[in-house]
Amino acid sequence: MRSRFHLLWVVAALAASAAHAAGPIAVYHFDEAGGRQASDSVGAAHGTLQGDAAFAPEGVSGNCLHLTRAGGGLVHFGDRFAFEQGDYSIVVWVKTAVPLTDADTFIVSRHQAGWENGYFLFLHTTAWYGRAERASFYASDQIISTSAVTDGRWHQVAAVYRANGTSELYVDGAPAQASAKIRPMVPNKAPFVVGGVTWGDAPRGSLTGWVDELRLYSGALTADEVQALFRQPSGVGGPTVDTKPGARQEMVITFADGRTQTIRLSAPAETIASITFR
Ligand SMILES: [Ca+2]
Repeated sequence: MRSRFHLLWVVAALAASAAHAAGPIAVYHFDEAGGRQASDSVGAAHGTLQGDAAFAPEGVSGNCLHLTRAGGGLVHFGDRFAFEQGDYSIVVWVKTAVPLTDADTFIVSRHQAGWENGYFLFLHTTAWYGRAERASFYASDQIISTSAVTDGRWHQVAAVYRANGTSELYVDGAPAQASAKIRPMVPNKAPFVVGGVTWGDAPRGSLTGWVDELRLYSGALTADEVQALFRQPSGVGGPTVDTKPGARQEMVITFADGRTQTIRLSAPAETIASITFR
């Protein structure tokens, strides 16, 4: 009965995720054992590690990224995720070095520093431009979290941008800590970068710490979905899905008597819209 209930919960969660327009367009688990490529497990929007960026153990789920500002660490994704029109969402986990001595840190960005354009998720270490120790989401306007994020622990930071509604910033699940009607996105030519921001024509490393489980969506996530990803950082499938790269296309069903059945999926688990029994 317990297994049956668990399976029903998974199906209900997947059905709930299919009930609205937000779908993942890229998911990065950063679970690689090594190398210089950060693999997208949904599409083929892979990133390239630069500077001292490297895969490291003890992420919030599996491995993660480690980078330093002094070492120029960042991940470069090229001309992707412009989000010039419509709603979008970005969910990422971050853990900073302690004490964090670098002034002000970009977690992810598609932004050219110095003028109003693009978007970024930011950590404040000074009261300059925002509030010390808080996270913020910038997209023409800035909204700032109420809880601290630079304490050396893992934190989920989630931004939901609504082109014709209220945008939101979440830290560590629901409810949202900040919300506002944000002005329209201003297009730019900057690359999408993890752990840095673009100055002039080139991105520079900005973050000293760890980053894990980055997800980008083409629509607006609900508060319940942000909360579900806070509980299951590697995705809706949670404990029933192996998060190792290359192992995300097999679904293992466990029956009440202990027998298991493995089903090979034709696409990554993150792209499942619904499951139907016949
Ligand atoms: Ca991971």
